[in-house]
Amino acid sequence: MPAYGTLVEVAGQVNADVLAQDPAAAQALGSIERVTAERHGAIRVGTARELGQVGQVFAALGMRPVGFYDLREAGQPVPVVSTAFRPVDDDELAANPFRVFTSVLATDDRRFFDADLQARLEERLEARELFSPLLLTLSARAEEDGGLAPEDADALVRLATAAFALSPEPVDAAWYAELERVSGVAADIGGVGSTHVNHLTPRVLDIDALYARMTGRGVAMIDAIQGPPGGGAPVLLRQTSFRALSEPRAMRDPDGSVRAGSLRVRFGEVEARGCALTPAGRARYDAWMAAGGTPSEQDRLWRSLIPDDPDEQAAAGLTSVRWVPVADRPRDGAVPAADLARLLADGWVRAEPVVYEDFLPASAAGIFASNLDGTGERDASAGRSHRDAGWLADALGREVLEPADLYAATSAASAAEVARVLDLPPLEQPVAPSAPA
Ligand code: OOG
Ligand code: NI
Repeated sequence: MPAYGTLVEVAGQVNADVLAQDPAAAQALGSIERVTAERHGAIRVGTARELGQVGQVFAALGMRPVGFYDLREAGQPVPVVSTAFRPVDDDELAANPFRVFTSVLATDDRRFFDADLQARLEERLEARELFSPLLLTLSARAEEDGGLAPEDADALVRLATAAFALSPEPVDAAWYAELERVSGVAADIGGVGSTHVNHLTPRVLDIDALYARMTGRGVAMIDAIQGPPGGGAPVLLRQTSFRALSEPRAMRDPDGSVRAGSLRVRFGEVEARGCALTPAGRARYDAWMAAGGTPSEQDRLWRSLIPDDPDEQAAAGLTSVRWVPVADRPRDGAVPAADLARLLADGWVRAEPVVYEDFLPASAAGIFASNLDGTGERDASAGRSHRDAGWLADALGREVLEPADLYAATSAASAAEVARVLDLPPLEQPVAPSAPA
């Protein structure tokens, strides 16, 4: 991927600097080993059938679909809906911090595709094969048996890697251009015969420093860092990217001749992860996103909604944390209160942040949009086609997990452990109103 080496090198330097300053603080949201290894990629497919096959391949690797993102509803609409495949258990996330943001084209959405274009697009998508029968068979067996014999595992990795690589096949130039008039994303998905990993994102501990250093190295980044502002204890996800650079790609013209051309389809992105928010905290983030305003107004509003201090965030019920009993707290005859915020204030427990492992729809749409030359033609008056988490689960033939449920389960289990250790009745999580008092 263009400039990927520079990005990984600069991310490594930034992480080393942050670690040297304060090793404990730097690793509050994951060990430096996890953060250094951590990546997310993204792929795009055309149909429910293809999405189901992707689900099978990732299931072989213990990666489950989490979340439903409708990017057609974003400020910069893109004709896809998405999920993310990732490990779910804490120990698996620590061992394999790898995710793939996966989007599927909404070919029946009339705002983007008229009936004639939809029919021609779907015919091409139905005729192509992204994943070989052998890859799908091996994947199903790996999922069922919890593993494969070494030579089969090697074959699975080889076939899967090839299936996600950028193809050297010549592109039908006229068809690609026709789709591109509707949407660059539609062309990227339906204008070629295969899918490909379009970016691979390292994780960084200080994204503002990374942005400045990449700019200093002459890489033109997008205008802004997506997500919440920096400053306080990090929450959710902050991301930034640089535009796809053009890469050589053979083009087939209508007369059948093949010529050298180029496409810009692979780009660079980097992310900083913070603490997951509770539903009340997330409602505040969404309200903040909707509010707009100048940068300083936005900053002021943010600080009024989400306090900078991590313990204040947790005690207010805004962040999802793991409650951990403080082992060496002297009892001094004191009796711990059956209330998590009080236990935190009185030093009976610590609140460890739970890493936000998912994505943000508006940020994702912004990342998509930053790599498109134009927004494409859209008929805003036409009807949208139906898509929701249930549609996604049907297409996958698998349960789609809800991020908020996973974070809530982690917090609840830790609270139960606190109650057990301190010999207290069941403890409720602090609950915040969705707007500040
Ligand atoms: C995916 C863009 C979204 C993210 O990190 O939010 C994304 C794509 O361009 O296919 O990767
Ligand atoms: Ni990404």
